[in-house]
Amino acid sequence: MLRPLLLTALCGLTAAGDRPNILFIFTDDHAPHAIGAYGGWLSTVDTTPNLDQLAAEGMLFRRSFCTNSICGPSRAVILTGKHSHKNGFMNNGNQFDGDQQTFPKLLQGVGYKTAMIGKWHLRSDPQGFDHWDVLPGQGDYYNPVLINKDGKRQVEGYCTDIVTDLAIEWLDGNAGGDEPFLLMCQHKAPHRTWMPAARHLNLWDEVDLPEAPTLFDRHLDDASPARFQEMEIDRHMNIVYDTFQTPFEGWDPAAGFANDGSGFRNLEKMTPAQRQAWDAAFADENAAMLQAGLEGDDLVRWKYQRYLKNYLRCIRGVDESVGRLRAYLEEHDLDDNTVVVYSSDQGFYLGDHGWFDKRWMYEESLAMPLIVHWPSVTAPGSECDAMVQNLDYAETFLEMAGAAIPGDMQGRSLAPLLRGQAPDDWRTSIYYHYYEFPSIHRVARHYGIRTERYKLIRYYQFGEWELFDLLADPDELRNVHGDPAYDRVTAGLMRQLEDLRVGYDDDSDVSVMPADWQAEFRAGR
Ligand code: SGN
Ligand code: CA
Repeated sequence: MLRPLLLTALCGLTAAGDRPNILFIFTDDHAPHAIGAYGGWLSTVDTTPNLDQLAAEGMLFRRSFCTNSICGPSRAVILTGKHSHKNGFMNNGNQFDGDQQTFPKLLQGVGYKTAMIGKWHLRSDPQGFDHWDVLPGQGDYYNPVLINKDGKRQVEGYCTDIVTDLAIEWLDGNAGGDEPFLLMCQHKAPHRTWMPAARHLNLWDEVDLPEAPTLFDRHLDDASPARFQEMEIDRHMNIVYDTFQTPFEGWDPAAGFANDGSGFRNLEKMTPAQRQAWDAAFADENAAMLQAGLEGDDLVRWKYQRYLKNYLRCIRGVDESVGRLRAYLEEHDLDDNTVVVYSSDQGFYLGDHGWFDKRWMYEESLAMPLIVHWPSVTAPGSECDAMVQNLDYAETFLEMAGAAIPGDMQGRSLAPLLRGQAPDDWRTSIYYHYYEFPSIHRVARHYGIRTERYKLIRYYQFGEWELFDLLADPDELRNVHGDPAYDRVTAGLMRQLEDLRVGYDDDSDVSVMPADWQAEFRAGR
């Protein structure tokens, strides 16, 4: 064990044994309001007993946000502690430059054993890990392919369970030695197309879930992009593809235009037994729905119920995984020295504003869940209101490990907050920039600032602004940009937004596009 000792001497770290292990459990598209501990309009449903327990023992962050609400970019920000324009991964279509500085590499450098298991979604091979075993691309829910240094293989079973098994297998061979570990256990769930494990297919069959308060929002007050998007439960969610209605006469496979066909391919990949359980679970309800001949808002409500139930069923699988991993830590006396962090790449629309998917700077998709249990450090059941971002995770993990935080990282370690301190100079606003347009779901590019009370958004290609007063209008239903009562506030926010762009060194092109280009999108399809 020469390496950690040597480093300890060189860097003045505490002994290797004192440094905590880090278990980073990360999911895809898990909105905070689908976690019991966060409360909100879904909190009457018992969705996440194990995550609620984690929150009861650790700290829950109330104002936790991403910098760019989309999968690959969020992951790249986490690895590098840098905004998308700095780490180079702005859209899902990019390829992550794995040669750059990342926190796993830095932890490895100070003697941590590092592993990455599950959804990676950065296109290039993982670097900075002693061991990695990842899903190619989005990965499949059933019988997924996994890739590691030895090549590809298909594993029979349910993805969340398989990723958990592999994580536990790695812990078995690697945890508890002289070197601390970083294990990144990253699930596909609850990403579209929301496919639960067979054992969860009938959860909440007998109940109607509460309805999202803004399910029938028509976006009349918003800037134009909110009306030409393609992420509505009503117009863009395909009844067979997304909600597993049985194909019926008159069904249009192309309806919605907003899927990549992966869900259909995964159904084809099921074993006969898996497929039988799947079809049986939905058969009666599907038949009854067709019989009822639903239309309009009633049809939206039916799709909403099926969608949200399947989404929450996927989350139940994740929650069980959290329980299994924590039980393993306890059984192997690792729990006292392992920080457990739960987060997800961005939030999600659970019918809020009539939508599914993410991308926008509106609250539901800007928010990321963040729950941290740092034994003997976080106060049980504590909550933190400070504005934090995925930009801060790398710095936080480095400080936990006693490693130096490189000066070119753009976030700030959350360690003081986790210790219960409230630094006077903590940030009072966050910066956001989303780039993936035109692309699936048609969400226009935008950047913006969110302070405790306000949110100013610029859809630069379309030359439009939005301003929300979150105190008066927490659901963001009234765009007050242009309202004279808010002129002074707007001017102040514009200055602050410009300061953030300069401060983070974001000089990406934000020009307004020609009128005919704009008109084509505004017309919709
Ligand atoms: C897939 C989904 C989209 C989703 C993107 C990006 N379609 O294309 O709904 O927005 O991934 O998601 S699906 O037909 O595959 O379900 S992300 O989480 O990777 O950014
Ligand atoms: Ca995602």
